[in-house]
Amino acid sequence: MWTLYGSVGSGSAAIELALRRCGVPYREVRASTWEADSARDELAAANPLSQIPTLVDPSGMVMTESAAMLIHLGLVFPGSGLLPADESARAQAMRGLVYVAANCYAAIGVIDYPERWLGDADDAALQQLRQGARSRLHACWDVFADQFGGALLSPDAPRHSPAAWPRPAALDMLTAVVSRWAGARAHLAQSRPSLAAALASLDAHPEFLPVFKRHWPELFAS
Ligand SMILES: N[C@@H](CCC(=O)N[C@@H](CS)C(=O)NCC(=O)O)C(=O)O
Repeated sequence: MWTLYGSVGSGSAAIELALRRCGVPYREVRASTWEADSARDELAAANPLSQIPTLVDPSGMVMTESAAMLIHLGLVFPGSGLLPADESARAQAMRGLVYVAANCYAAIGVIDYPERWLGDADDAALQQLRQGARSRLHACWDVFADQFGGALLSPDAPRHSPAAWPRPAALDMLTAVVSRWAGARAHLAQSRPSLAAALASLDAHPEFLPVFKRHWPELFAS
């Protein structure tokens, strides 16, 4: 049994998608630094940064870092299709996963917790850092669109039956989740409409929709 520490609306959604794809039994433990009534002590014991997602495998091995988890699952379950079988395509998929984690996910941390970088700076300085990180995040998504957009599932994927959809891969999973935050989707709709369309199409994918409905019910109400 795998254990996934996570919470609604968080990056644990990407790992949930991957675990479901691998078809392995797992339990979810609701834990986050912002939920006082969650399993925060258990999470902190597993991950000194207390961040989610945190994944524990059946042997008790702890994994932090979403990109590493997705690559690990893709390698351990090669039939899952999380990583491309072709060597070059796999290398580019791993590059894309690390790109999203290092550039986009990391910027979200600055936007959410600017005081971790500026200490006891005043509100104006914190706000300035937040704004700068948001601009940088949006620029990083533009570069992602140009460098990796073509590797995502096509927006014109067939929709007539769930079985006819191609399977999204790990890069689709992390991108669809991390792009939900800090106005990235709205920015891309203006700057890189084809990536915005691909992401909207992924949201509707039969593997993604039930998970996203649970994590972001307000966005998938109808
Ligand atoms: N580098 C980590 C970042 C994880 C992360 O920032 N998770 C957020 C939730 S989406 C978190 O737990 N934030 C709470 C905190 O940092 O206190 C990864 O790629 O998984």
